[in-house]
Amino acid sequence: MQTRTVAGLGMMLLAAGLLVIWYQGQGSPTRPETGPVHATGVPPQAATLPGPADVDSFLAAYNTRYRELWTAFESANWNAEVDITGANTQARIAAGGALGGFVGGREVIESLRGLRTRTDLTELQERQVATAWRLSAKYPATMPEVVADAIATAAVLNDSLHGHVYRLTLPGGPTRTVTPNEIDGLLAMSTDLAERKAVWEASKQAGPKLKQGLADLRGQRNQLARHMGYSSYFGLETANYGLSADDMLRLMDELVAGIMPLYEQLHCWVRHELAARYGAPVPRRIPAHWLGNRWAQEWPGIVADVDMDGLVKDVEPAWLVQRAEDFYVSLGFAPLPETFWERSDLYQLPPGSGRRKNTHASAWHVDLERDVRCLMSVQADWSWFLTTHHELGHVYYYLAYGRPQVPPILREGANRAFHEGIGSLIELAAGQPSYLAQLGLLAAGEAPDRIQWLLAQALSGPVVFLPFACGTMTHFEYDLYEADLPAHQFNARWWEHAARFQGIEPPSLRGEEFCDAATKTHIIDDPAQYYDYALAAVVLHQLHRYICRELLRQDVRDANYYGDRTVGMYLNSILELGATRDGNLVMRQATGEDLSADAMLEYYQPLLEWLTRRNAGREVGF
Ligand code: X8Z
Ligand code: ZN
Repeated sequence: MQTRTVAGLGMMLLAAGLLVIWYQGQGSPTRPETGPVHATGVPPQAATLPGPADVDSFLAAYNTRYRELWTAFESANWNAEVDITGANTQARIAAGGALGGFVGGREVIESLRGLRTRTDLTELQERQVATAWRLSAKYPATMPEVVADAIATAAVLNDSLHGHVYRLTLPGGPTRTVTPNEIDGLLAMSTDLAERKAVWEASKQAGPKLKQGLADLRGQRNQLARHMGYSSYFGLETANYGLSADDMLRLMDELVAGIMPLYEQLHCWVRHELAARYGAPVPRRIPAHWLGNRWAQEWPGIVADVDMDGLVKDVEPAWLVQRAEDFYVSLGFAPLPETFWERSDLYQLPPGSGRRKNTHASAWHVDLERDVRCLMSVQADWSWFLTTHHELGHVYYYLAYGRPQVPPILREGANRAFHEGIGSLIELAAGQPSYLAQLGLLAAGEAPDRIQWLLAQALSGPVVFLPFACGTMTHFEYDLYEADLPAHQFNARWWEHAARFQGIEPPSLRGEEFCDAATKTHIIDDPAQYYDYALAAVVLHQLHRYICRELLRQDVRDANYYGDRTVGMYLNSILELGATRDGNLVMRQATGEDLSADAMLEYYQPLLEWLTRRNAGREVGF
């Protein structure tokens, strides 16, 4: 392992040499992990492959079989996510069993074991062997019962979380069912603290029923990972970046340390603003129900002069998805395949619908070629405006590398952070004032105050997000897996991290009868990978700075990518590679730099100065 340090406005970020990333996890980066398992716990016999002596024949047959089984598995997963029923869950488990039985089968493992010792492989062959090996290590035929238990537990928890019917009782009102979108809407709008508390508490309802399952699943995942020689399941996932669990934690701590001077200023300014709004004393830590997001991972709706939801409140939800596609098309990407529109599930279910679906946004690459889909619950608000651009980033990534030159096993991002970063880069681009003015969402001549705009971006972007992603989420999952955190400490530990990293506290004591961490989608279905999003924020700011400086020659804080084919070609040159190249090299070739938080911190630098002046005389810190 090689360590490099890159200076970034006073922070040192453990960087590129460590980031040899191969996304090899089961499942796409954007949809919940369910993973393969056979219903009976016994993987089916793998189809016979050619021996490894002829490497190309072996890999060709492996890739063909892999793609067939993947497609069946993803189709079953899709059905299980858009229509949560017991039968669909069983079908997903069975399809997973077939795929897992193949990739983790003895025959495949033996062949790969031999190929790993060969020194005459080409780089492309080596990368396929390495990826297939890591995939096999996740579903070893030597522990079929534990694999089966882990995946069945995950599938059941997934359904239990996403199929949960939320019930809300506002003070003095009747009890009614509410959707996650309605919960978010109430948290965005209400100025009544008693009402906000009721809504926030309702949003945590699913936690208790998930707690025991999460403890079981942690045990199963750790058992598998440790059997394969990893320190824990957390260590198995961070190994995708060539990092140990402790390395990843250090990297996250360095990122948080870099953003903390700005975060503390923002936190101070926000608690004064909100205390005035709610007519309450200024708290040291911000009560979680004061904020417009269930996990305080973003704090929308605070800047009085910048009403982001207001910009899109009168449009049709379909218009948001069309704008997102149009943005990519303007850069030179092809319109989405017809099947995207036919097969995706894009909008909220109508009231009274008997169907239950996962309402968290995801993007799918069902056949590893052109069958791409999104699962969303789009409505006309700012968050969905951004999310549509984010999800289509995944979809355009899929389409770019879904080509014959990229073997199916390598149809992944340059690394997981790249996959998350591309759509988020386009989110950033679509949120730039000059593009919004071009769309007619910002009236001509009503240019927003630049600092107020930057403030709104910081509140819905990485400044607020990093303490959650690197701090609360990553530290909780590290404790959960690496330190075997006992179940009777889950809730206390979650809130300890929220207090330490985010300066947030619950509205009232949350005992161990709750399991608030488990209400966050990724804890259940995208485990031990949340740091991907933090790294994506770093990656996207590096790409954005390069695009603005070298291609557009525009201001990083007010650039308009729309219609620029050079930007599209530049992005496509990254996307079309899939995972055929080392992620660090891709970054270096794309930007001339190693991974560094410098560009992100530079973007927000003017805000730090403004906030410091505003907070003069106030006690900063929590
Ligand atoms: O889960 C997502 C995307 C799908 S990959 C909507 N995100 C994280 C979250 O919602 O917690 C995007 C930002 C962070
Ligand atoms: Zn994503």
